[in-house]
Amino acid sequence: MTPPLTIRDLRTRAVRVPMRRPLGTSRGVVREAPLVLVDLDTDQGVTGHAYLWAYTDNGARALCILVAEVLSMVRGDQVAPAVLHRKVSARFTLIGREGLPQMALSALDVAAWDALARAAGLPLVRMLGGEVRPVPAYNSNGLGLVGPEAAAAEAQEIVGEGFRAIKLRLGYPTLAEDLAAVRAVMRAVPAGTRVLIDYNQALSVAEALHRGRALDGEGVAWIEEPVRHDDYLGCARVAREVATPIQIGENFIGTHQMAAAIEAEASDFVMPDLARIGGVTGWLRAAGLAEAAGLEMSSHLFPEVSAHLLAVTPTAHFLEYVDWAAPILKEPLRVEEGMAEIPDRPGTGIEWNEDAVRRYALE
Ligand code: SMN
Ligand code: MG
Repeated sequence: MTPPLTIRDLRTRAVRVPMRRPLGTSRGVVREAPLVLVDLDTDQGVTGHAYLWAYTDNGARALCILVAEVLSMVRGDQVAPAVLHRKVSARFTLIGREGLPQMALSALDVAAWDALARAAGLPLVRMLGGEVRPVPAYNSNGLGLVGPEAAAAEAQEIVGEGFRAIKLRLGYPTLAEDLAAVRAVMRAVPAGTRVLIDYNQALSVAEALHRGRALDGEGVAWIEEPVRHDDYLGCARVAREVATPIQIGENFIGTHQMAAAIEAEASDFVMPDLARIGGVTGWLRAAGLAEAAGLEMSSHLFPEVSAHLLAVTPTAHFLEYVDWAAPILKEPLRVEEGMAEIPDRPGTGIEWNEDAVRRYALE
């Protein structure tokens, strides 16, 4: 039997990576991706990798400090994700787990699972009881609030790259502008292309009801975060009264928030974020909640790890594909004909491109 792995170090590096297509949301535009790369070194010589999407440069710096804090809690411990999860959660309780502490915990968890899978010589999906297989993905790069003509042209380009599902950001000042953007994109893409829309919490409940009903005739596949993400009753009202499925979940911090949202019938679909739900360990628990409630579950960001996880998620729906980490990866995730290909290598398949990491280092 192989002896347990033990934690020697948890190293972080912050980078700022240029984005091929900027993220343009109703809450602001992001043109470069600030990421924190995390390496978990073990005394046995195996290293596990994870990365975090830090939203801002100082978010990245703050996450590096919090990951160092996590290391002080777990140095010398076994690489046992469920045990580490409980320990770090407990230790973060007094400062409050919501926000960056939960992301630091998730990075530890993902890197720990990666190390275990590498040590076992198995792709993460097989370590979790699944098989290496393609996973349906939608494009989430670009398609910001750029106006109907530019959005239609970009949608055409993206579909030309092989996607059959795309996400368009909405939340223009008026419903008429939202409708114009949706209609222009729908006209520009082949029939059968699924178009998802994301408001990033831009609307009041009354406005979401108004715009949601108007969008019901347009054939969009889901309406994401129409209102404040933690207004579960407001979300539920919109979900009840709008026929198009309502999608939320990227802001669930841990499975307890997700359970509360499900209890409130806040949405028709769920899409946890790996770093906010609690890493691989959090995701597996979330998948159980979604299955029990009969809710389709998609992912948010981190497609390289989420592809493995969706392949073992009973109600798996769509992988959100973003290429934002691709420039610093040795072998970026491949998507062919709208299907993401889980790499058949030990662990998650994440390896850093060290030249690129140096080039994009955040000072
Ligand atoms: C989103 C929000 C924040 C960062 C990246 C992406 C967006 C999405 O809401 O769902 O892709
Ligand atoms: Mg979103």
